[in-house]
Amino acid sequence: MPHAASPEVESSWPGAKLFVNDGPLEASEVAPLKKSYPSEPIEELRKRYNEDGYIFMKGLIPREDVLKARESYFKGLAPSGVLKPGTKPVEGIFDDAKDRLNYPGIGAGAASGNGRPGGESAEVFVDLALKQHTEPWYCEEFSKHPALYDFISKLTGWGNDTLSLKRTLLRNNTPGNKAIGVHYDQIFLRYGEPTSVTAWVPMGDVSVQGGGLIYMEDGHNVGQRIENEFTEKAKENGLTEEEAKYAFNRNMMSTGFLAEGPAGFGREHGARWLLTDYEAGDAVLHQPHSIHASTINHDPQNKIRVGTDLRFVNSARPYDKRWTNYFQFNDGV
Ligand SMILES: O=C(O)CCC(=O)C(=O)O
Ligand SMILES: [Fe+2]
Repeated sequence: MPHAASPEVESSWPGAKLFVNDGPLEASEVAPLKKSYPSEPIEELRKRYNEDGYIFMKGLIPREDVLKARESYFKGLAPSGVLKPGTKPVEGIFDDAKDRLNYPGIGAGAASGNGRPGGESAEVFVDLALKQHTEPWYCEEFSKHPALYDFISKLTGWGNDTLSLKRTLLRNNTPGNKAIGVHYDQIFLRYGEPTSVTAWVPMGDVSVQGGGLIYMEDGHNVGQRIENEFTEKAKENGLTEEEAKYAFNRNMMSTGFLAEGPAGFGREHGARWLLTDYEAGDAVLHQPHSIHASTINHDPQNKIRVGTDLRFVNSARPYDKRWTNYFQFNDGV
C-alpha cells in the first residue's frame, strides 16, 4: 500500500499533528516502524536489519534500568529550573512557564554543526546537560548496558571485538524546539568502514508526537546511493579514492545534513517516514547509511524527550578514532 494512511499510526495518535522542522507531516506521508522482539531468532533479526536498514527492538533493555537513568539525568538537570514544580524528576516534565529558548536541545539546537546551543541565558542548562555525559551512572553504567552490548555483539558476529564508542550524545528535545535534520550517520563516522551500528535508545516513554526518531522508508538504499554518487563526483573532480572518502560531502549542508526538513526531503524522494511511539527499554539499531531525522516534540504532557545514540564498531577493523573521547561542543565531528 504505497501511500495509504496507516491505521496503526493513526490509532495511537488520535487527531494530533506530527511536526518536523519544515512543517506538518500528512497521514499519507507516514507509516509505522516495524517492530522486532529479542525473543526472535538472531538470524531472522539480522536478515531484517540488512533488508530494512534498521531493527526496532521492543524491550531490549530492562525498563527499570532505563527509568533509573532517566531519573538520574533529570536530577542532574533540575537545578536549571527546567522541570515543572511539583513533578518528579523521572517524569521529565518541562516547566512551560519558562522560555523554551533558555533550554535548547543538545545535538540539534546549535546554529551550526555540533556547537554550543543557545545564548548566555541557556548556559546553566546546557552546562548541566553536557555534564551528564561524564557522570558515572551514564558513562560507566547506562551507556555500557550489557543487554545492548551482548545483543549487538551477537547480531554483528563481532563477539569480543565489539567496541562501544565513547563519544555518545544525550539528546534532550525540549518541547517545541528544533529537531535534528535529515542525515545518515556515516557522514559523521567517515574515517572508518561503513559497518558501524547505531543504537538509538529513547530514555523514557516517547509518545508518537513526542519527538522520537523517524526513519525514511528504504532510506539505507537511498543513503548508499547518495554516498556512491558523491564518491563518483569527487573522483571526477580529481580527488583520490582516499581523499574522496574523507572529504566532507559537498552535496550536503555545512552541518553534514542532507536537509533541515524531513517533509520536503521525503516528498522530493517520494518516500514515507516511518515512525512510532517508544517505550523505555526499546532501542532502534540502524545502519550507517540509513536516513533518519526526528520530529519536533509536541508531547501533550510537555515531556522532555531524552535519547542517546550509542555506536558500536568492530575494533578489529579500521574505525573512526575521533569517536573515542567523550562528547564536547565543537569537537570536530
Ligand atoms: O536523537 C536524535 O534526535 C538524533 C539521534 C540520531 O540521529 C542517531 O542516533 O543517529
Ligand atoms: Fe543519526
